[in-house]
Amino acid sequence: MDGPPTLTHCPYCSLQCGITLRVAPDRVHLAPQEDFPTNRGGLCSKGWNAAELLDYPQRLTEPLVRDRRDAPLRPTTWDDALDRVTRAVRRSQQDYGPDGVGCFGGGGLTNEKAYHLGKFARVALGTSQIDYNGRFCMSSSAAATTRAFGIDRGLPFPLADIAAADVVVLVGANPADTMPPAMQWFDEGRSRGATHITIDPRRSSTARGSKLHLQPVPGTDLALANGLLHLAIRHGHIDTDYIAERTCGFEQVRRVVRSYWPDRVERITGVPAAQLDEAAGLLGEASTAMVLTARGAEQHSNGTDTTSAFINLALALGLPGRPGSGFATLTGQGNGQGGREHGQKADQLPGYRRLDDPQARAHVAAVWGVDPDSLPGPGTSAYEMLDRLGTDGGVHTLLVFASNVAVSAPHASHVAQRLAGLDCLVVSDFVLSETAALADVVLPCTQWAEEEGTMTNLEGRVLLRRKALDPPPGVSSDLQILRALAERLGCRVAFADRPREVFDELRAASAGGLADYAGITYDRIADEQGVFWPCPNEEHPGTPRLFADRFATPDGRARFHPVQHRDPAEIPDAQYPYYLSTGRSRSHYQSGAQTRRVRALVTAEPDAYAELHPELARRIGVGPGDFVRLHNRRGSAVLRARITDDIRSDTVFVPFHWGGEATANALTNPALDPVSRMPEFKACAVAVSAVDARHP
Ligand SMILES: Nc1nc2c(c(=O)[nH]1)N[C@H]1C(S)=C(S)[C@@H](COP(=O)(O)OP(=O)(O)OC[C@H]3O[C@@H](n4cnc5c(=O)[nH]c(N)nc54)[C@H](O)[C@@H]3O)O[C@H]1N2
Ligand SMILES: Nc1nc2c(c(=O)[nH]1)N[C@H]1C(S)=C(S)[C@@H](COP(=O)(O)OP(=O)(O)OC[C@H]3O[C@@H](n4cnc5c(=O)[nH]c(N)nc54)[C@H](O)[C@@H]3O)O[C@H]1N2
Ligand code: SF4
Ligand SMILES: [Mo]
Repeated sequence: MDGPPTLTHCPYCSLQCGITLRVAPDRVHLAPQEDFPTNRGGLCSKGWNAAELLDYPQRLTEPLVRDRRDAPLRPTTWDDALDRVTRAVRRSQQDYGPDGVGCFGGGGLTNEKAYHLGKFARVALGTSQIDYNGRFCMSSSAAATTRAFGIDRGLPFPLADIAAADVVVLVGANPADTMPPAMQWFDEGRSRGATHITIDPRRSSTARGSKLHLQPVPGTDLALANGLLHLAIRHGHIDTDYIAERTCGFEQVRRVVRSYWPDRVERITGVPAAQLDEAAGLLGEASTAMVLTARGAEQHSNGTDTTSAFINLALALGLPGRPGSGFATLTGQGNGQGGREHGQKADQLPGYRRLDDPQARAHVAAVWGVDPDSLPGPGTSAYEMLDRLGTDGGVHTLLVFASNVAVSAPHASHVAQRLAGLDCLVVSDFVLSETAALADVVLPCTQWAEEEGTMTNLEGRVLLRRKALDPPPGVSSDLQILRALAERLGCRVAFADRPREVFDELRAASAGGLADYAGITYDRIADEQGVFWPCPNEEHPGTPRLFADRFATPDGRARFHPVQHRDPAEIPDAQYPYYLSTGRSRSHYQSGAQTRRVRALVTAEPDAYAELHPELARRIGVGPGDFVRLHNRRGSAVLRARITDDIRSDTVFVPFHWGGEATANALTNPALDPVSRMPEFKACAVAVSAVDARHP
């Protein structure tokens, strides 16, 4: 007999579509919530099929260990598995000091888990070595918005506001594939007559629905933004009152963009000057406009500066803080927003506090009941931590929660080598991901529908993940795992494992911080369809819109930041003549650890592929569906050719959802942005050749 429906959210992306789950004896029935404000009854195919993994036959239900590096994984008891982790931690601490142990988290973790992972690292392990996959995701925008606005909230307004903008510019963002239900807000705008401009080296699904598509060379968006600002100034489209009253630093930016003439920008970006002019005109003359960026703008060694260039443009036009206008970044993972607020980032304490700020340390140490001086300082960023695993000064025992770095980190062969050099790799997951398959200890954890917790969506709206069914026997939640390990390690600080209790502690730890959750409760979230942070007390309504009167800087003004174009760290040459860019397809999610195990999604998109322009395909003698080999200085990958004139003829695009021979990250360049430490996933150089069909 059917049980009552549970209101919860899709486990995948940052849209966190509202769904209902009804548990029947034979299966779990999933349907969209018709009235949830982000998806209003919509779901993408990943969401529709999200319940399938709950009873996936190869679901992990017992801890796994291996007795030697070359021995296979075998099942064991929880006691044995946790004892092994404890012994490995102690040994690495003895041999290498506290920083010999590290944690790697994920933006899919609930706020409670992300908060506890940060506390576990600093208090139970005493290590500075903790970072997470969000470093690969939105860190460039986080850095740029923090330096401009004093705060990093992906959308500083509700998603629905997008419908009110007359012009929307999407920079390296493909929500038509990456957040399909969000398109209803874009469509609503378009049906009112709004104009959309997409900037993408591919004619993506989103570009296809836009009035104007600018198709730059990968990694040249900064020059494009400076060129648009140059034209806005030339044509008198800038908002001088707004600039005078609400910002500082414009003069330096004006000086820098003076040399970004349209023909120079055309030479750098490949975008015809006439198109640049058209885009600048549409944007400058609009009465309401939004500039939205995503990973295509950010995942570059100049991603922070590129985001700053688009913020400069938005500020000069007077957009941020005005109704129906603004600058925003589309966050990616389910809890990509909350996951970067509560302390799993190397330099951070809960509430978006800084680990190097004495007041922040004192506040959080008081909540945790420890001496502020006992807290370690800032650690190293995600790729830098992976790069040093098993080496002098690096981590020797690594605990991974909610990331499949063997597939999703750049320069995959190097990362695999480093993982193999660890004394002990511990992975908590519910499937045997490529990373879990390399581990010495695998801890089977609960899935989204089997647990409670909060998730903060792309709008900064804190949501409730509700429990719909019991986990299979033998499975623990990440919170239970952290508690058990802290106890075994003799940590005197308590680690609650009930999400509500952890959330109450998080509220206290975040109180007074930028991301203040003090006034948010599970009951309020349930009653109000989510609560927007900051929300400093229970009487406070929450903050759907930021920046109406002031920015979160000390003087309330936003900051311009002058930035100059520079090339990607690696550009095509005679040996590796094409750009490679990477990203997503509609049916798969991230490293594919989950979606490659869902039948309907595998049927929809069975194979890894590379998008090539017909000219390039002809040059190398490849037809549709043939296999191609991509190779460069770091590695190679074999993929099925998808021939399409939607892509620039100098660029190849590969989704990163597959492992093995088809790992896009075998090729990507781990050049890091100097500010955000984000790797350059979206531009490197490759050679492309046909694979002999008889000897693939
Ligand atoms: N189906 C699906 N949806 C997802 C995810 C998924 O894995 N699958 N992941 C979620 C997560 S974590 C994230 S971060 C978001 C990401 O969401 P998006 O940022 O929308 O996704 P991407 O495909 O990584 O990149 C967007 C676009 O950038 C373009 N691009 C590549 N290089 C450049 C460049 O140099 N300049 C410009 N302007 N554009 C460039 C690509 O062609 C691509 O169309 O999606 C979320 N939603
Ligand atoms: N080439 C290239 N590489 C990229 C990108 C790109 O555009 N191009 N994008 C980057 C971006 S934006 C991102 S966000 C990363 C994402 O890449 P990953 O960090 O690898 O993300 P997922 O594939 O979602 O891996 C999450 C893993 O954790 C497990 N999991 C899910 N929920 C939980 C939980 O609550 N607890 C635990 N313990 N495990 C859980 C899942 O089963 C899965 O194995 O990839 C980055 N890598
Ligand atoms: S758009 Fe994102 S949250 Fe919504 S159903 Fe798809 S994956 Fe889930
Ligand atoms: Mo992401």
